Amino acid sequence: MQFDVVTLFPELVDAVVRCGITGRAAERGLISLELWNPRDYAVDVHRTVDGRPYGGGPGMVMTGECLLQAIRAARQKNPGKVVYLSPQGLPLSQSLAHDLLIENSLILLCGRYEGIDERVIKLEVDMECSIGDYVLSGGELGAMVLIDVLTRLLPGALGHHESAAQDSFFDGLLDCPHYTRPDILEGYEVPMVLKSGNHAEIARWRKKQALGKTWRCRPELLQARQLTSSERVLLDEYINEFESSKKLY
Ligand code: 4FV
Repeated sequence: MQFDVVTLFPELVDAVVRCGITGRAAERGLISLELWNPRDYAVDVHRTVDGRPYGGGPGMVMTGECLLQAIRAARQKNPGKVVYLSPQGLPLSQSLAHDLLIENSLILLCGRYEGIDERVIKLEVDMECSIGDYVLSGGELGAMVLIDVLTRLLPGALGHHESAAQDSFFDGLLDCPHYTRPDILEGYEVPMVLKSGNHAEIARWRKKQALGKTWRCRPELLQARQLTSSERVLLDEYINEFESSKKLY
């Protein structure tokens, strides 16, 4: 998958392909990253890429000319959908990531300051995407999150011991708890079932914990998901144990 990122801070975004799973995917050629700095298209001696907002108000706005040139140069080299990272965008989710996976080339546009000139969005942006309802200093972290989420879904990106199937939200539920050595940590022992070697029981426990964790922490996800009859049984079991454990304290 090809990622072109239009950013005033290429050194920040470049970090995503220098470590971890995304770094390995880049080494393996599963992903490639090209960075385009709008400042390289600025013609004035100060290489200005921002301007005061028309209508007054705080802060600065990224000017259109340099951005349009950088976007069009990226499109010329690697045609692809232009995604602008902004709080006004579609909320990024695992399912939106799956939809974007069909694109084998994406141009990720990162704003800075108060944002970018609206005419750039009108002229060149195919979709806006938000990584969350908060305000960042720039779209770069959003672009890096998107690259990470998509890379994990690429065949071969995760080693055999890693699997996207284990990921939270893979099937609309939060993840189950995970344990590793030591067997006892500050008095807390690893649940016996996980040491039983009974894989059917282990899978049952993990699904039950995932359902329970989702019921406790993100109940709206359960509304959005049809539970199977066996999942209903597991969740009811969890809720009864949870309620009875509460009575103990
Ligand atoms: C953002 C978000 C975000 C807004 C103004 C950059 C900042 C500044 N991007 N999801 N939330 N962007 O806060 O993607 O230009």
